[in-house]
This record gives sequence, C-alpha cells and structure tokens, in this order.
Amino acid sequence: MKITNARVNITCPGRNFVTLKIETEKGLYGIGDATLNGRELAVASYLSDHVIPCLIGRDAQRIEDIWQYLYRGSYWRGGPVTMSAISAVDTALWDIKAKAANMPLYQLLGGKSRDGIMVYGHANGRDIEESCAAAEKFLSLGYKAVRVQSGVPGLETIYGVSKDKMFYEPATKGLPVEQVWSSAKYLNHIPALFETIRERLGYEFHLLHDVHHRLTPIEAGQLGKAVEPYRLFWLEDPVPAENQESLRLIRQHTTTPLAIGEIFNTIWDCKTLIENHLIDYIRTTIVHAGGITHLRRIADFASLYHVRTGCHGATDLSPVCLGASLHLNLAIPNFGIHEYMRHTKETDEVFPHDYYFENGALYLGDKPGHGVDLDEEKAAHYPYNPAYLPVNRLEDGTMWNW
Ligand code: CS2
Ligand code: MG
Repeated sequence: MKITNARVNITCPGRNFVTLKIETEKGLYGIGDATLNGRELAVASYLSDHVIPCLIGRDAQRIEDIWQYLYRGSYWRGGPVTMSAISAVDTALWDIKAKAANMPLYQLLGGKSRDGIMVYGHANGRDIEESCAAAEKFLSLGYKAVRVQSGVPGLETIYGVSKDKMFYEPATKGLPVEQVWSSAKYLNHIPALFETIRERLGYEFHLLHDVHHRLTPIEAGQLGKAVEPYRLFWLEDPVPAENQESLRLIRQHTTTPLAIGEIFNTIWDCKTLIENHLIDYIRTTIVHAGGITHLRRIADFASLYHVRTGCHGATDLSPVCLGASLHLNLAIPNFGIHEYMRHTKETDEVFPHDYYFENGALYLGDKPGHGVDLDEEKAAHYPYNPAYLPVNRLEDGTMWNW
C-alpha cells in the first residue's frame, strides 16, 4: 500500500494544533497529532522538510520499519521535535492499518481489556474555597478522579489555575509571560488544600495534584510526607526529571505515589525511573513519545515493574492524540488513569471524533481506525497564531521551572 502524499495541517481553533495527514494509493488516509506546545512550527518543518520526502512511495503497512527508519535514520535521535514528528507518522500509519482492516484500532492492539477509560478532570481555583467548590463540581459531573490545583497566597499566578472553569490553556499569544514562584509559599499552603478537600468531600474519589517540576527532591519528600494522610492518587512531576536518581531521595521519605513522564520522548527517558521502582505511573503520550509503536513498548516495560500508565491529556494534545491514546489504553493490561482536559467546541468541530465521556470514563465508538478525523475546511478558518508557554522566575529573579 504505497504512500502517495502527506501534508501538514496547522490550525488554531482556540489554540494551535499541528496534524499530519498521510494518503495512500488505495485511497485510505491516516492522521497523527504533531503538536508541541510553543514549538509547533519546528515540528511542522521537521515533517514537511525532512520526513515527508522520505515517506512518499514507502509501504504504509511497514509501520515498525518506518519508525526505525525515522528514528535511527535521523542520526540526531530523540528529543521532543524529532519524536513528535515520528509520533505523528506512526499514529497516522496505525490509523491507516486499522482502516484497512476495517477495525477500531484497539482490536489490532489485543482488544478491549476494559470497557471504559477512567479519566481525571482539572479542578482549580484562586484559593482553597474555590478549588474545593471546583472539585465538587467535577464530582457532580460523574468524575471518579479529580486533579486539584490552587492559587497560593502571595503568588500572583501559578500553574494550573485558569480563568475558565472547564478549560485550561497555559500558552498565551505573543512572547512568553513571566511568572514568579516561591516554593516556600507553595509548601506552606498546599497541605491545607488537601486537608480541606478530604474533610469536605471525603475519600471516595481519587485526588491528584501536579507539582509541575518545581520542587527540589527534599522539598518533594517533605510535601509527599505531609500529604500522606490525604491519600493522593499521585503527586505529579515533583521535580524536574533529567536527573532520575533524584527520585530515590523522594522515595526515602514518602509513600505518596509519584507520576512522571509527560515531557519524556523515548523509553530511554523512562528506563531508570521504571526499573528502580522510582515512580508508580508513567505519563508518556502518543504525540510526544513515539506514537502507538513506542508507547506500547514503554507500557509493556512499565508493566514488568508494577508501573501503570497515566497518560498526559492536556488541551495542547489534540483530539487525535487523545483518541489514539484511548485505543492503546483500552487494550494494555497496566492501564492506570488518563488525563482529560476538555477541548473547546471549535476544536471538537475541527477534529470530529467518536469518543465520549460518561460516568467518570471515556468510551470509544467502533469506527475503523483511531476514530478521529480532521475537517480541513473548518481547520482553514483558524489560522496559526504564535503562542508561548510562560516562563518562571523565583522571587529574586532566578530562572526557575515553569
Ligand atoms: C500539565 C500540562 O496537564 C498537565 O499535567 O503538566 O497542562 C502542561 O502544563 C501542558 O501540557 C504544557 O503545554
Ligand atoms: Mg503535568
């Protein structure tokens, strides 16, 4: 089944998305998400200028061979730009293969291991009261798991607290916004947030929190220990994870489960954390960690060490990534939970899909492929609009982690 054409679509229905469309001689086509928040054009160029010329004429059925060709053949292997491009190709080719088999993608991955995919929503507020009310709202919508983020007294802005109650988009138009951070102020505040949440809303739902790479290992150990009475489902990205050994220090101080990996791009980024039991959930995604082919490898490796998946699912990962991720997470044995930040109405119109939310989980339809499409006509109404993620500085001006 020869690849006859491939093109990159960039659209901005509320936020920028990059999508690869691969067409074959049989008239079948597949699509893959290639969105890298704040660096969209880098991946678009990598695909258009360096990958697509090498795809034309290849057999679309040879998914693994094309993956290895693009990974080993790049010489400069790995990293977010290269791997987002490879991910998009891989996702599109699996979409084509499932369409050719006239099956929903999960059937080619071993079939259903469960009916629905438990998801967590994002409750947030400017203070504990607002965050608690937001969490209650998500529970009333049927969510069984809620991530709670809150403003911190003395800090003007913070990760995860949005103006809109259902949608959260951190990227802003124009050059990066500079935010100010204080770990001391954050650590003084957060345990009381979870104490209040559990006191008011009880323990019958999963409570999650994203530290977003901002603490040192010993601070993360302190926080993990302080929140143990509130039984978190996970503490996410407690520290930047370039030095995976740092997690040993956190593990020595707390049994609060840890989740890392949304910014990882290959199994090599996860290896030390997984094989040393330094994490409990791996957050790698279809769009940034090599597509179905590589994410399946990571999930299988993780299953040897009792690590479960907790795939990233923010608004800057398109419905194409979410749809494909749901198919993989429906099939694998060590599914943990899936993030679900709802996309805007415009985004859902540009990317028609058959997954749907019900009673705390996402469910898939039975359309052949990964079940998500790209309406190129609607996409054309939303031209690319440059946007950046914020940057973070400490109160003394030192650059920090956003
Ligand atoms: C966050 C993301 O959802 C999460 O866990 O870490 O919202 C992250 O900030 C964005 O994906 C960055 O683009
Ligand atoms: Mg996160």
